[in-house]
Amino acid sequence: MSFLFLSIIFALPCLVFGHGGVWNYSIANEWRPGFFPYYPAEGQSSTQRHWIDFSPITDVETPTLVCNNPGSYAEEYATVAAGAEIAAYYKGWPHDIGPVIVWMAYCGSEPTSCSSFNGTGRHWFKIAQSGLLSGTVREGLWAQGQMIANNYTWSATIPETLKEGAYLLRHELVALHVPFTPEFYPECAHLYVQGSGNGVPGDEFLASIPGVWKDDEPELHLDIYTEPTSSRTEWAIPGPRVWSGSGDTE
Ligand SMILES: *[C@@H]1O[C@H](CO)[C@@H](O)[C@H](O)[C@H]1NC(C)=O
Ligand SMILES: *[C@@H]1O[C@H](CO)[C@@H](O)[C@H](O)[C@H]1NC(C)=O
Ligand SMILES: *[C@@H]1O[C@H](CO)[C@@H](O)[C@H](O)[C@H]1NC(C)=O
Ligand SMILES: [Cu+2]
Repeated sequence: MSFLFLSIIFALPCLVFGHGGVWNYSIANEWRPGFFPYYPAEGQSSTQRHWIDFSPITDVETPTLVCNNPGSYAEEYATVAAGAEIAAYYKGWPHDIGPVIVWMAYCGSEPTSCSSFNGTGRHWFKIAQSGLLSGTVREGLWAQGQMIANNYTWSATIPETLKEGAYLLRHELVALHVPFTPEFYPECAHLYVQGSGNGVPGDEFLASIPGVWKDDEPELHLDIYTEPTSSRTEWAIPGPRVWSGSGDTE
């Protein structure tokens, strides 16, 4: 069998199950509905920015990379203490090869500042990321496989020293199962973070979205089915380092 044929076989579940995204958030142990894609926005009220369907984004320069398509503002905010845990539920997520990355962006000091902030630009810092956890690129355990094994749930912690204010929370899955065609799956939520910290990520932690992913990034544009890539045991997550909140204050 040719590698192309194999690649097509492995790419198939993508078409059959129609991909996915974040359905719900557990914010400080309380479940909150996401936006329900495929349904009209009328009658919905969510903490999540609106997205139209489960399709991946493959254009690294499109504005929809920020908070999906159309990414229009959420009606609600989740008020949460800095240091709290947030879990995202990816009901039925079908892909197990690729990283999970959790980003935030400061909208402003008002509790509803995200309602006038579209997120495009150099505002984004990572609060968590996880890539290849063990084994090889082709056969090993990736963060997305781990997320599936953990009942389709991924947890991350808001840095405890993060300055109070309104923030976008952006979960991103990058699926790597289609050769040389990384698929990006971003969804955003509106948060109002409360706390007494004054932590602000330094410039070296910030990335532009769109802009952070490049079409010539070798860790994203790879073919997991062929050597030497398939038996590699290291895979580096592109973009800035994670901001943990400690020691990086303004
Ligand atoms: C999860 O989100 C979906 C989609 O918006 C919604 O229908 C469902 O009620 C939510 N479940 C919980 C527990 O929030
Ligand atoms: C945000 O606004 C800027 C300026 O109007 C625009 O260029 C950009 O495409 C917008 N981004 C989104 C995600 O709508
Ligand atoms: C998986 O998580 C979802 C969302 O919280 C929940 O509704 C479901 O009961 C969980 N399933 C199991 C087997 O724990
Ligand atoms: Cu898919």
